[in-house]
Amino acid sequence: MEFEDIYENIERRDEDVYANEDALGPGKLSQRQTEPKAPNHRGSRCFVLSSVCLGLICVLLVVAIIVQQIKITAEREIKRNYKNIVEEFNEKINRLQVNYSNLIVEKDQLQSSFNSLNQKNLELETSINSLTAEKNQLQRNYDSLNQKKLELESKVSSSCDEHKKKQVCFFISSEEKSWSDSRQYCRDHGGDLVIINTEEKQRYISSLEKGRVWIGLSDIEKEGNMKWVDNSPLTKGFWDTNEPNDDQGNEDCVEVLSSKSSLNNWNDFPCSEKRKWICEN
Ligand SMILES: [Ca+2]
Ligand SMILES: [Ca+2]
Repeated sequence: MEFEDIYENIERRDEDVYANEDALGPGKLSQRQTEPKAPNHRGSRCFVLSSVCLGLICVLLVVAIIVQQIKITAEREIKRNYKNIVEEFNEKINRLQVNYSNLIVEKDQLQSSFNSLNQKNLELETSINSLTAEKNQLQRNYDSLNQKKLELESKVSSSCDEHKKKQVCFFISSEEKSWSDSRQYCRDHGGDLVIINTEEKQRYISSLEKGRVWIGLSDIEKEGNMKWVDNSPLTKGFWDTNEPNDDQGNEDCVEVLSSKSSLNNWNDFPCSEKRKWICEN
């Protein structure tokens, strides 16, 4: 439609030109009639067509250039994005590599610490075993020394004295038993509970022990009839004040209260009570 309009405009303009020439007069008419009309009209059309085609080509070129430019821009953008992604990926890879290296170092350190602790554990176990063996040995030594101590105490507690040109030994126990068990101990060791039949001996026995000890005197067989373990009767007693009192009718064995006056320290007491004792050999 546009090309047709253009041709019509051109033809119309040519007609206007001719009309103007007609208006100029016959001189001018002879000149127009002498010029060839058809070739000029075709050349103008070719020129217009060429111009239009050239314009179209230019437009197409511009469009092609724009499309190419857009394509290049898009490719650059894609490349830039790709480059950024690759750089970011590489950066993450590097960080992971660093973290992995750090973890390897930490793992080696932990392994080293574990080995060290394991070694210390073994050393401690060895020390514990050694100390346990040493403790057991010390316990055995202690038991042995304690046994020796008891034996030495027994020897120390034994005291011998010249009595009527006869050496008499006294044993003072470190443990406590009933009167009957105490007497049995003395008899098992070749003696008996001590018999005190002189003031001198009373003083001596009182000086040996400051506690409460059984002596070989009782009225077990007959209440009120005090007799020594050798069945000899009591001739002289060294009783505490108000003793013997046979308290509650249950006091038949005699103890020495060494903390009291050396000549007034006997007391009758229940035979089942436990006291230290003095043997005489
Ligand atoms: Ca009595
Ligand atoms: Ca009494």
